[in-house]
Amino acid sequence: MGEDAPVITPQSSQLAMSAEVADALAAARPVVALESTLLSHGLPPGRNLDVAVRLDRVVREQGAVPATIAVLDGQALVGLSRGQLERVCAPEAALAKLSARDLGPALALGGSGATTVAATSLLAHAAGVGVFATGGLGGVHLALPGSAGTWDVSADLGTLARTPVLVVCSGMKSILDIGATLEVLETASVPVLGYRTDDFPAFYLRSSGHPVPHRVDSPAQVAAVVRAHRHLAGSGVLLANPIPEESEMDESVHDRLLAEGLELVRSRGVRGADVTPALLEHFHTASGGASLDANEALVLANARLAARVAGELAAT
Ligand code: PSU
Ligand code: MN
Repeated sequence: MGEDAPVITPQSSQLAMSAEVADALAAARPVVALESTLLSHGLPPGRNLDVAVRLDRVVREQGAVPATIAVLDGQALVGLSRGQLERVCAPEAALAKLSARDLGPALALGGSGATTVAATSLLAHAAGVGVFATGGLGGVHLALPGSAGTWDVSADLGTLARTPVLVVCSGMKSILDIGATLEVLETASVPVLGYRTDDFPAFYLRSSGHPVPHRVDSPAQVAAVVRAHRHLAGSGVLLANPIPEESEMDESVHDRLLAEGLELVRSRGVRGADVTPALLEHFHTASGGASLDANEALVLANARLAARVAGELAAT
């Protein structure tokens, strides 16, 4: 497996699966990985635990087992207990945001943190979970006004290029350069599928103005693509599921919040991994919570779809 080998394996003492997840995997029943950064850094305390509980329920309703992933006290956990979920969601925990490169240090040094799409994908794959639901993918950041570009390209993209997981998301936020992100995914040979859409979605909005390379219309079609791709390549697959129509944000409100948020980040000199949480917080406070409702609706829809696809993959 060379450089693509997972950091840790299910046999490692640094990875602990819940008994429920381990049993489901052993019996080849469907499992859906869920990330923890969207809870700890993407949603405010209080709301985040509600969403975590609803995500868990939605996955179970479709007959799959949810496996939320985080690192606590130097151990990668795949499938969190209620108490562990509460810890991830607690404001006083102030968990670190762990991307792929932070996993080794966190595991070796006894650290704790919430895992991004990149880190969650690596750990899901290490545990043998092939389907993962989230809200938004990281991507290529827009050059902030007055800057020549930041080289801020999420490790989510490089990890997806090397890790055979299906990531179900609602595209990425328009706080990113969506066109550039799609180009990077093409270079990385990651198939990008639009679920019942020809337009690549932009998180709060159903369309980013960029076409999707391939449209799929059923969980069975998604599963067929994943299987065919896995025979050929070790990269991941991205399934873009637009936010449900009734939850889409008003476009003019969205555009105003985005302009304000980018200006705020620029004027405060926010950098690197702190940019996304700072912009999200602006959206949530300045929209009076409307962006939170949208965020919750799309994540739940993605978890539901991921569970259905996991069911199709397990059935064949
Ligand atoms: N996009 C969102 N909400 C989030 C994130 C992205 O709408 O919470 C999180 C995800 O965990 C994603 C990470 O993997 O941010 C990307 O961060 P960065 O750009 O620092 O790689
Ligand atoms: Mn970044």
